[in-house]
Amino acid sequence: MKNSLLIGCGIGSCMLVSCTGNQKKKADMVLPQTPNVIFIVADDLGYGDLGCYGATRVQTPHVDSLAASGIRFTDAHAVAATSTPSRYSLFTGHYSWRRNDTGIAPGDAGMIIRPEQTTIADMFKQAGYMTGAIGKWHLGLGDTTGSQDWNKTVAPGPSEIGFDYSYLMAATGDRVPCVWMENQMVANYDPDAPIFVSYSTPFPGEPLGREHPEMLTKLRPSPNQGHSDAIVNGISRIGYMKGGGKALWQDENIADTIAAKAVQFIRQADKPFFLYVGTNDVHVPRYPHERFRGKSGMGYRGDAILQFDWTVGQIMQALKDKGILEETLVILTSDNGPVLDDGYMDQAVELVGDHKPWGNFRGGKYSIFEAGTRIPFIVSWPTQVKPAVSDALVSHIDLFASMAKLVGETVAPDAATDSQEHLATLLGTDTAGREYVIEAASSLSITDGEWKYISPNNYPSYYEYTQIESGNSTEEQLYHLSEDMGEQHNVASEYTEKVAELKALLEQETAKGYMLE
Ligand code: NG6
Ligand code: CA
Repeated sequence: MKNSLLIGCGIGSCMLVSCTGNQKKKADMVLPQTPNVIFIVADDLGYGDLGCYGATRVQTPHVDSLAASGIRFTDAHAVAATSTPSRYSLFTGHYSWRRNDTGIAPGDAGMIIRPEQTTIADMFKQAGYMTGAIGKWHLGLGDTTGSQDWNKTVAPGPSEIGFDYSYLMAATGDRVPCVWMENQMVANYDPDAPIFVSYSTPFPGEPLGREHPEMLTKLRPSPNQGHSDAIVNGISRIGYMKGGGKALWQDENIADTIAAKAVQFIRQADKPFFLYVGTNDVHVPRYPHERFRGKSGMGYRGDAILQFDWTVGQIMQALKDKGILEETLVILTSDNGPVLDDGYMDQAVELVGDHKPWGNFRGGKYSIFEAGTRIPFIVSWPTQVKPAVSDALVSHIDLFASMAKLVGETVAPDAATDSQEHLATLLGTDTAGREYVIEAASSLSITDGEWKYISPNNYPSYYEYTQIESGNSTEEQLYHLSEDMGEQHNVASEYTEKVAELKALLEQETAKGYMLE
């Protein structure tokens, strides 16, 4: 493994710098080829939820200082407006909508990324990195749905797709099993309380949220939004579960656990590492630690943002303490856009006031409008990245190929087939970005940064329970994003050529495979 890569004209490509004028000096810079790389992926954190993206009612000093020392992107996109397809694409560099089995996964889903598929973790491992995955997974574990024995090692799992170490929640905070999986075995396993999970049949004698509201001491589900099955830790969930005993997580400690495991991984790393940290914040059920509960004035959702910021602070402090901050590339982002009521009565709607989780965009989580996938995206690497705000069009889909370029790996022809290499844009030596970005919710959209086309479909235009405008319409939609970022004026009938152009680009892509559920 090489230790450094000389970036410059005549050595490899002139990828990171141009060869002209005052760029000449930079052309001789020596770029370490093996920085540590950390992806911090928040859950359901909106474009407008952070101070550095304009939030004023909630303070996020740790994230803001990361942004101030790095590049804050204003036009960055997750591939999809929900977690499973978004994370699938981030890890594989393959569009989730090319498959029909990448929708929101239940807690007993089998592995969606199969061991044969090359992931970004495989790529880092190939480059000699130590790799870890901590926090939210939501990509399935085990061979097939429902076949897991949660009392044994569950395989395949992260170790079969390139992760040396994992400490994960199988799916989401609101889905059983409510236990941590450490290297694919239940952490703190309690032999007196064997674990059984079902997504179809309740276990006799196990109380359910819908029958025992008096047992819901921490959070109650919103009416008609499910989340009323197994009760764990005073909160009812989606799915049935029996057992767990002392292995069951306490929701108020989830962020502490994730931060502690991330810090431990960083401390113990004895070679360059790639660490994925998926926080549970700010997904439901939101029940932050008492250090944060009641502190934002916006209810538990705001408190969870404070807790997310604290988590980021813990990770950055661990890097400082170890003296490796300078040689660590941190990418902070979110899996999809924001939602207020996503199934629990936590007063997110009542207390949001003038805070705008979606920034100035329309829609939110689940939506094909911008707020569904336009997410915070910050890149920090103190020795290599100069502070900037970048309006370049970037997407999670390109992290695979771009990170491969960074560490000097070639991407095999059958791997990450949708991922483009945009390292220079990500490191701020270029502002070109992508020519276009494809976003997925119930349908697909395509944007070149200036214009956005949304393909027609028959799904509802409004999601009542979450109170989100989905962006679905039976009509073709075209928005002039550069002048109408709020997607208020559908100008498809006025700019038919633009519609045809973007549609053709989209069709070129879907022709290579399209199986959106
Ligand atoms: C939805 C859940 C929602 C959340 C989401 C997944 C209902 C009514 N709603 O189906 O609460 O869990 O799935 O969110 O069940 S994600 O961010 O992990 O994709
Ligand atoms: Ca999410």
